[in-house]
Amino acid sequence: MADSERLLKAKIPCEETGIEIKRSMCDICSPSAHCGVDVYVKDGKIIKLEGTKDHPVNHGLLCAKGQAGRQYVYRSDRIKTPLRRVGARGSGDFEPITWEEAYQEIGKRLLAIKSESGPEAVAFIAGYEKWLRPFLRRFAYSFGSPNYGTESSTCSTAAILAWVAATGNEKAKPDLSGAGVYLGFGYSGYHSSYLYPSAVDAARKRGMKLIVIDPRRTFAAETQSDLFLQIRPGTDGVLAMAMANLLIKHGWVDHDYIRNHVHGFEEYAEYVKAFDIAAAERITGIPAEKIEQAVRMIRDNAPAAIHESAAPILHHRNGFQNYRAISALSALLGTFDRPGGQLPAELTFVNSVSGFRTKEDDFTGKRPDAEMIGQRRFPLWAEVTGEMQVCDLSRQILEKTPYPVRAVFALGLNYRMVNDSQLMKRALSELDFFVNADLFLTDTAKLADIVLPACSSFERSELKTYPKGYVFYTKPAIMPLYESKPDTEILKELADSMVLPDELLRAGYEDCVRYIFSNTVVDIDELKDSPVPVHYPELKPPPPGQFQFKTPTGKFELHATILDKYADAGLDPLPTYTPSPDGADEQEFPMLLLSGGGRLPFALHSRLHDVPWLRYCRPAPMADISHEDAGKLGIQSGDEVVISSAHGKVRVKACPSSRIMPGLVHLYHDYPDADGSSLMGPTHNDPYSGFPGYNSIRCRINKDLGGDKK
Ligand SMILES: Nc1nc2c(c(=O)[nH]1)N[C@H]1C(S)=C(S)[C@@H](COP(=O)(O)OP(=O)(O)OC[C@H]3O[C@@H](n4cnc5c(=O)[nH]c(N)nc54)[C@H](O)[C@@H]3O)O[C@H]1N2
Ligand SMILES: Nc1nc2c(c(=O)[nH]1)N[C@H]1C(S)=C(S)[C@@H](COP(=O)(O)OP(=O)(O)OC[C@H]3O[C@@H](n4cnc5c(=O)[nH]c(N)nc54)[C@H](O)[C@@H]3O)O[C@H]1N2
Ligand SMILES: [Mo]
Repeated sequence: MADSERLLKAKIPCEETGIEIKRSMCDICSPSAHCGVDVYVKDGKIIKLEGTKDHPVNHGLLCAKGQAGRQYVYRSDRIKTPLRRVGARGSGDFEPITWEEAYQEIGKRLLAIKSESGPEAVAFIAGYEKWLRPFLRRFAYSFGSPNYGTESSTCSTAAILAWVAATGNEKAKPDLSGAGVYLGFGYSGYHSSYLYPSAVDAARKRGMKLIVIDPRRTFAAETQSDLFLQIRPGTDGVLAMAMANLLIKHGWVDHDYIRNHVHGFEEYAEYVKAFDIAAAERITGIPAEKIEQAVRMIRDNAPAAIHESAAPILHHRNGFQNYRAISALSALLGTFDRPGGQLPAELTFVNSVSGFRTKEDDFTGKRPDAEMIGQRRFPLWAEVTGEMQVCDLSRQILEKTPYPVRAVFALGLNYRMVNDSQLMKRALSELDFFVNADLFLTDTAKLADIVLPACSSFERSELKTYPKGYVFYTKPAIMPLYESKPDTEILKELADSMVLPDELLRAGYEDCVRYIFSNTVVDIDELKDSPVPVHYPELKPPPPGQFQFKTPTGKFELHATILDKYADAGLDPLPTYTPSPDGADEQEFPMLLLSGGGRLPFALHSRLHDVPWLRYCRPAPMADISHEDAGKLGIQSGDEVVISSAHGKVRVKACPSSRIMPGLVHLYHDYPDADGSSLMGPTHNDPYSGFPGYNSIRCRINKDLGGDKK
């Protein structure tokens, strides 16, 4: 083999091979990660990806999902041009049109609906992508609609609601650097956030104890925990209240802190008396002595920090209240705003918590004064977020109350994201006009009237903030594939075409971010010149101990004043416990389904199921069940089984496992052929947050004998 061929085969970047390394970012998973990536490019094509060594977040690492980024970008179902639907909704029959035609048609239809039915008849929705959100929100408000909503109607924001109820502030982060014990409610970082376990390990090396609380015996439970509490899903509030009860009974709480900074202590102390360890054992499944052991571990290893869960604790019909009961421990132990406890934080930019504030809220502007979708059903959600609750969209489209919603303009919407996904599919199909922008021609895109091709993070420029004062402005590593465009450019050009009265939005992405960061030391020109994130050491949060509670009482509210006015809506100011599963018959549906809770390291919602390297790791949708249940039901590994709920059924393969608690089934979500979200009814939501109860669905599982034999 000639030298040049060998160099090419080894993908060596040099003049001879014509291979260049471009610096970019993987945006496949949550905004807390978004690892730096070295993109090897030859002739305008990505030929290899590697983690960037001098990136402050991943330091050269890249997970399985990121490694498969090349196959993601080049998926064969990438949308090549704007499309207009010519066949029935869902048929996938489209004709290619030009961008100009697409903008003209979208503008005409949206403005017509606005003049006939009011601007609120158009809803603007973002899926999992975060980077485009302030721009879409501003677009919605410039158009005149209050109905801006996102995937965060199902993720993470219920925790914001809980922290606002308790402290008036939107976030609080565990301080791993000083914690003596870490309460890992739903902590399973190896699969959902691969960089986090090493931070936990570093803390463990200096003596921090780890309690893992999970229905599944995860790798983290097995290899990192000092104590593992295997809990029934959706009962974490009870465990937290039993802990509170014991701490109070033994006087192991911080009385000074409570006196000075906590509101509602007496009332809460009275309430948690009902949750002694025997009651807690009955409800949570955790042996009483283990709960006592955990409480002694908390006493002996102060301060305690609490794992911040965006999903599994919140994905229950009682998720908000369970989350509050867990965070109440930081008030009782006096660890809120103290080193080694929970440190108040705020959102910096596009859902990243980076320790400083930008003008993002100011940029997105004032919401038009009209009722939002979901506001009546989920009033707390509406008050705190100022966003529509996407989980109420299908109901409102179909029932037309309190007013009709006739059009949806979406960037990356996936109808399987919400409970009762089939209802969402039906509702989107009944719209007068539906636009969806995506990289891929998904089942949701197939329902749209106009489909727009968006591009990936490797094909665009994007500003990103990280913790500890790092700010990154990426450059495209390759040109956008086919005719695709960055979402923000789509919004700018559509705003131009519609002559939206919004000069800044129409000035484009860069001018907008210059405005958003104009209150900070961030120098956009410096960022644009740098291939890696720039460090601004002055961008850091205030030290612990300075926080002023923004609640009406000026304290950490165990009795949340914000909830007092919602008593008629059945919302309780104390973090009270109600069971999460729906009312389905327990005899008929004796098991509980976790639909998604417990991420797979090689899947991310809907977007990676069609990526060959990743799909190869688990080719078929699988139901993990315990060996005990498998034995009882005569099910063996690889058998076809049916999971049924009161609302539907899916066929999958069985995967008996020693990791899962008897009585539970685990199925990862978003498989078109086995959609866990279709197993929940239209009201399987938390009344406080609107979040679907993905992880407490009553079900049964049967061997598939051709029909669904009981
Ligand atoms: N590989 C991968 N990574 C991801 C994602 C992905 O899809 N794939 N999704 C990203 C997103 S959007 C999110 S929100 C995060 C979520 O990330 P995490 O918050 O870590 O959530 P999960 O991994 O779903 O669940 C963590 C653990 O909680 C357990 N669990 C489930 N229900 C309960 C419960 O009721 N109580 C307790 N104590 N534990 C419970 C599960 O068994 C699991 O082991 O992950 C992000 N990272
Ligand atoms: N059953 C069940 N359902 C769940 C969950 C669960 O645990 N179980 N988890 C919930 C949680 S925590 C979350 S965060 C949500 C995830 O919510 P989803 O929004 O469903 O997440 P994805 O499927 O990753 O992304 C949605 C779409 O965005 C497209 N996309 C990717 N990048 C871009 C881009 O740059 N621009 C545009 N326009 N589109 C893009 C993808 O191709 C995909 O079709 O799902 C929720 N739904
Ligand atoms: Mo999420």
